[in-house]
Amino acid sequence: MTYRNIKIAVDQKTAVVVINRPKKLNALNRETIAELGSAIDELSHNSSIRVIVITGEGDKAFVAGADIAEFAHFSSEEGQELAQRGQEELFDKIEMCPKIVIAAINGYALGGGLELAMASHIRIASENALMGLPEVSLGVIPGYGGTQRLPKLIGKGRAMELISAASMIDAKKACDWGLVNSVVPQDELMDTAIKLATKISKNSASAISNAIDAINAYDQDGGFQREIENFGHCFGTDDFKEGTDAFLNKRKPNFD
Ligand code: DAK
Repeated sequence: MTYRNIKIAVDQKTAVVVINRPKKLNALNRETIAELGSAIDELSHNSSIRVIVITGEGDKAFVAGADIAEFAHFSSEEGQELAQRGQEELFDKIEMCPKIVIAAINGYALGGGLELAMASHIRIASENALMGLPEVSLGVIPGYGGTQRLPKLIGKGRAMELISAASMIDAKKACDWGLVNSVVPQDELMDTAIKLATKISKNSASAISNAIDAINAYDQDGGFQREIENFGHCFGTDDFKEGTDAFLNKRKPNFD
């Protein structure tokens, strides 16, 4: 498929998806959201891809939010419908993706941009990154999962403060608060993300997809039951036979 607003490059078993609207600080318009959703579908079904890295073009922004010019004239109904559709078509899809999705945050991650990073499984930020959910300064609230995912990551009190004050925090504070997993110099960001992706790619893809599913259920009723079922499921896979055989025969497993 050809895309206008994103670029996809493949590095061994890692797909790097670059949001490519640098003149608008990679703001998410509807077309970009739809293209990202299609790309996640496409890469989820591509068995040669094990990990997806999402980043923004240029050195200034990951994504500076939803495209304000586009939603400025929405009615209540349009806003609600688009929030629903956007959450299903992209943000939930990323969270439920059977392959690990890493957000490489290379600058501003605001509003819908931070929501995109929070829907991803792992976040790595460059030292110059600035993050926040400034929607209330525009008279709206976060609409792509921000009010739900932010408190899970940083706690309710900090989320209340960050959202209501429309503040931005830097990468160090985001790391101290658990919003990002690690912080690296900007020129090391992509190498760090690819190195982690390569490490993840060496493990069992089927076990990882079962782990993602179970971890996503950690705060739901039935989370422990999900783990039990997924654990049992792993025993029926070729990867389990390969992993245990490799260990017992003192060799490295091959999960290709
Ligand atoms: N939308 C559209 N254009 C944007 C943008 C955005 N979010 N952010 C930046 N740009 C554009 C600027 O308008 C400018 O375009 P030109 O004027 O050159 O054509 C260009 O990118 C460069 O930006 P600046 O000139 O402003 O660059 P600075 O370095 O001076 O400032 C900044 C960088 C990130 C501080 C500033 O650009 C800024 O404050 N940006 C807006 C941040 C923001 O408020 N983001 C939106 C958060 S609200 C919805 C669901 C969810 C949402 C909405 C609706 N529905 C389901 C309907 C979510 C909303 C949000 O994300």
